[in-house]
Amino acid sequence: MEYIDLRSDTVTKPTAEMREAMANAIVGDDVYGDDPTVNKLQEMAASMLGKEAALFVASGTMGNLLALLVHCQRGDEVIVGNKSHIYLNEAGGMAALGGIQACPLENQPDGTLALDDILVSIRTEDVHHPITRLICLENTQNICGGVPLTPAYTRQVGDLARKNHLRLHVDGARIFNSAVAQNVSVRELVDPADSVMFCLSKGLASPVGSMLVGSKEFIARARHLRKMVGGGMRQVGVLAAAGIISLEKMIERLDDDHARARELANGLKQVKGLVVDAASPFTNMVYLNLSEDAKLNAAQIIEEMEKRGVLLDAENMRRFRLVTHCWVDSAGISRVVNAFRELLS
Ligand code: TLP
Repeated sequence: MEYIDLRSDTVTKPTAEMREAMANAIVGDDVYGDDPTVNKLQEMAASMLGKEAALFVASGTMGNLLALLVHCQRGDEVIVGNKSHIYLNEAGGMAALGGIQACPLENQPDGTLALDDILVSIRTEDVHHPITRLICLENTQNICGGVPLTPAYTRQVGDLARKNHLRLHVDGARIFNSAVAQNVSVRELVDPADSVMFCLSKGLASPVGSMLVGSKEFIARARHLRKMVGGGMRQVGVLAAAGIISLEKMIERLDDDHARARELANGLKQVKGLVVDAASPFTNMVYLNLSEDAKLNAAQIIEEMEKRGVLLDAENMRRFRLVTHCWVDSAGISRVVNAFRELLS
């Protein structure tokens, strides 16, 4: 059976063009800096984001970890959202591997951290206190609905950071979804950030890989730390070749994923037993709850939908996140809506 997989956009398989580019990639030993395909991808990423340099890393988690390790010393504190991937879903890497302490602030429903909350959480100089070193934003903010943060808000946080001698890192796993949804350039969106991580392996459909971007000095340090955590890869141009296609061919079409998400939300709003979040979707994620009178719980729905060829992931027993991507078309969306209707009516 051909499954419609809405668990995440991480499930995207490489396109035919990517597979061909991977097979034909010119490669070298990237630890020596000798892989021309990796070098090309890094130059492209840096120039698209308007930063000096970029580094190809194995995953978004690795990219975020390296950024934290470069910006912070052991015992330093990082201001992060309490619903951020860095805080919730990176296996405590900052604490375990960096000795870095999180200062979690409440993510507002629009994905932002309130500027006043940030200001009051910056530590004063005191022998008792850790040193606040970094602010992290997530754009799009996944758990708040895949909501994009605006250039204006990011600028405000950047200004606040600079005034207080802090650095700003953006977890931009889905930064291109954010830029496309707001019709702004990605450069403008990340201009206030000292460093940005973005993923090739999500909506951009590469099989593996993320990019870390920042100043030359920052990336040189990150390259050293990447080696330390075992991420110095060798003929990795075979993967970078797919990443180049992601940047050349897969960005503009993210609008289609957002349109599919709107179709999905509109369809599911008509299904009894489901309550789609009022503002959902902002980009490629539809968040919804089961209503009080729904006949099945999330685990039962996942099992039944799988029998109908639809793969789902639940946030908890009553809440789902459905993610659209390039392997889901309008016909697939209709199949999903019909399957839900059949199951819950
Ligand atoms: N997110 C995955 C899961 O880990 C939850 C998903 O399905 O959404 N930042 C953000 C905002 C992310 O959503 C993710 C992955 C990452 C970082 C980490 O990327 P990877 O999986 O490449 O380590």
